[in-house]
Amino acid sequence: MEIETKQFRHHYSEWGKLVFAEGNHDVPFEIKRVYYICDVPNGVRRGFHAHKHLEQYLICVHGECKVLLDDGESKGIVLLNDPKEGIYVGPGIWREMYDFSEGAVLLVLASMYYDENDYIRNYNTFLKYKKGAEHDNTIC
Ligand code: T46
Repeated sequence: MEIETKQFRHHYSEWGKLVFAEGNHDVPFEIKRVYYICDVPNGVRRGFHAHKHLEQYLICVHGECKVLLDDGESKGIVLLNDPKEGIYVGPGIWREMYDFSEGAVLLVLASMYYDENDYIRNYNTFLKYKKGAEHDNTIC
């Protein structure tokens, strides 16, 4: 699958960098939650799940990391290494984050409050969910 990156609005100057994102303007949802992932030890891979409804923007605000996205039919990998660049990850997409550089900080803007029931944490369940969703868009 193709992964498109988005450039957020920013002010870069000799005094440093400022990047901003407004809910419903720069991201296509109201931002209900913000979290960040940092201090990931070398070699650790995170994620391994999809969401049923959650929409998110992932931005590596410091350092770099890779993100693998999988829609059940094809996969794509993107290197996030620019604090003004983000990727949209919508519902029904399996994700894995890995190759975090030392000091990397992955910031996430999320459309929903944390809800463990929204996670699909088993890959075979994910594939079945995708097959079901193709035939039944009332699936929840
Ligand atoms: C995602 C990727 C990019 C909470 O209690 N509240 C929260 O808002 C979050 C995000 C997590 N947690 C708890 C749930 C687990 O017990 O923190 C623990 C670690 O979460 P998890 O193993 O899901 O972390 P990642 O890095 O695998 O995945 C996270 C997000 O959970 C997920 O939604 O898309 O980052």
